[in-house]
Order: sequence, then C-alpha cells, then structure tokens
Amino acid sequence: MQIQLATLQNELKHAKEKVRLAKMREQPGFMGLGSYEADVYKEAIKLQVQTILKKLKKIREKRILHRERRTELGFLAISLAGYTNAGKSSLFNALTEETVRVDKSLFTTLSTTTRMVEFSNRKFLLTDTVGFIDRLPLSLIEAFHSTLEETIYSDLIILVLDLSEPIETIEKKNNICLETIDRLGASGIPTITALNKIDLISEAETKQKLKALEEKTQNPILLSAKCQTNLDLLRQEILKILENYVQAQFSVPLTNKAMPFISWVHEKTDIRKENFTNDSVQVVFEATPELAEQVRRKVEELNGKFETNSKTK
Ligand SMILES: Nc1nc2c(ncn2[C@@H]2O[C@H](COP(=O)(O)OP(=O)(O)O)[C@@H](O)[C@H]2O)c(=O)[nH]1
Ligand SMILES: [Mg+2]
Repeated sequence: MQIQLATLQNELKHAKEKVRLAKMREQPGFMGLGSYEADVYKEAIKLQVQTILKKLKKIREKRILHRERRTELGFLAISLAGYTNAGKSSLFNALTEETVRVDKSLFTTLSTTTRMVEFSNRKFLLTDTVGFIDRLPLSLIEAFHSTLEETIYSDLIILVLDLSEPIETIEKKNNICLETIDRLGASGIPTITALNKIDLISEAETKQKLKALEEKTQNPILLSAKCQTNLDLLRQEILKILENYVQAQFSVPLTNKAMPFISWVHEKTDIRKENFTNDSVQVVFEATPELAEQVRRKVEELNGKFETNSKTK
C-alpha cells in the first residue's frame, strides 16, 4: 500500500501539471486533455490517495492497539493457523484446558479467541483463528482476512495439519498455508508444525508421512489434540523457540540502499520501535538469533550501528 501511495502521489504531481497545461492552452480544437477532464483525473487520483491514507491509518492504529495490549500484558503471543477442521480449536482447548465450541461447522471460530496459557512458569497469549478455507464466500473474505491478520502480531505460529488426510492433501494445504502466511507478511515469524490426529493412523503411516513432510515443514511435531498426546513435546518446542528470541536495535544512515533494507527488516522481524530522522532511521526489533545476526551484518554493510538488547521477557 505504501508503494502504491508513492506511485499515486507521483502521478498526482503529473496530473496537476496536466491541469495547468490544459488550462493554459484551453482553446477549441486543441489535442489532449481539456481542463475539465484533467481536473476529473486529478480528483480521482486524490481520492485514491486519501483512501489509501485512511486504510494505512487504520492498519497502524490496529497494530498499535495490539502491540500496546501485548506490551502492557508483557506476554509473548502464539497463534494457531491452518485449515478448518485441522484441529486448531481442539488444540487450543487442550492447551488452555477450557472449552470453546468445537464442531464441524465452518464458522465456529470466525471471531478470534485469545486465552492465557501457562507452562514452565511462563505465561503466553494463545490465539485460535478461523483458519483457511478453500472456496471462501465472497462476503466473508474481509472478516476472514482481518482474523488472519492476528498471525502478524504473534511471536510464534503453530501451523496445524491433519495428518490423517492423504499426503498430497497435507502437502497442498501446508503450501497454501505457508503462502498465505507469507502474503500476510508473517513469514519471518518462527513456526511449529503440529501434525495432528496421529491417533487416527497407524504408527507406520505416521512415520512414513513424517518422513515425507520433514523437509517441507518447519519444526514438525507429531501429536493428537483429542487424545492429548505429545502436548508436552509441543510445549517444550514452544519454550525452546520463544526463549531464543532476541531484541536488538540498530540505526542506519538513510541512503538509497537503506530503504530496501528497512522493508526487508519489516518483512522478516518484529518491529518494536521505529524512528525516522532527516538522515537516519533507528529501529528496535525482535527476531530469532539467526535473523538478528543477518540484520547485524547488513547494518554493518550500510555503515550503521547495531546493538543487542537483553533477552525478551
Ligand atoms: N481423532 C482426532 N480427531 C480430532 C483431533 N483433533 C481434532 N479432531 C476433530 O477434528 C474436528 C475438527 O476439529 P477442530 O478443533 O474444530 O478444528 P479447527 O477447525 O481447526 O478448529 C473435530 O471433530 C475434532 O473432534 C485429534 O487429534 N484426533
Ligand atoms: Mg476452530
């Protein structure tokens, strides 16, 4: 949206010039835009610019709200992702030991639910989401997307797959989920893949499928939400990943190379604070140690300053 905005603002400048030229040369028989058409053109672009500005403002406000809520509470956020029926709500219940309605209807979890979970003396916010649906009714797309956006604000994503389905289906769903997460701008967030419903298939089949998926999934864990099998393994994996998170900050001079770098950081890490001055930008972010190290190297290439803060709460 920001790129679109910049393009439109540039177009608006040209449009204004067109209006000026059209007015200057307005005489019968002159080729090109009349001043009326040029004005309409200019106003149309202005309107688009305003719409985008409004949308961006809303996004920012929402993001800030979430951030504030989270920082206020001081807990790391985990969200469940995956197709409907994969077992997200069941896993959510098993982990929170509370009951939200579980059934096969499409809309049980259309509104997102967030609860507190506690293990190893640490508290986390766990969010259940509506999940991906193949042929989504048009009228629901917006609501669907806004619930999916929750995943952007999380520190960890648990991608739930139904391991009892045919391997081709699992792979297809896994790919679509990863693609969607990427499109949401959440691909930098660490992910655990919960291979659910192992109670429905034989041990041999489980092993075979795990082998097929190992390369294609991030941090796969075999479990059964319904039978509460391997939930401890999942909790351990969550702790392992989240305790690893580091917070760091850097500043880089605003050169041509800085902007692509900044958008890369936005895409890959969790930005906590960002401050633009005339000639530099300061950023506080959170990421896995590997990513933070990549950021450090790029900052040094750009002649910036990099500093690691203490571990996150
Ligand atoms: N056998 C079995 N069924 C499960 C398991 N987890 C979920 N289910 C069932 O799968 C269906 C969908 O589960 P739900 O949690 O609503 O999926 P969601 O749409 O991803 O939230 C329900 O009928 C659950 O009882 C599991 O580990 N084993
Ligand atoms: Mg559900």
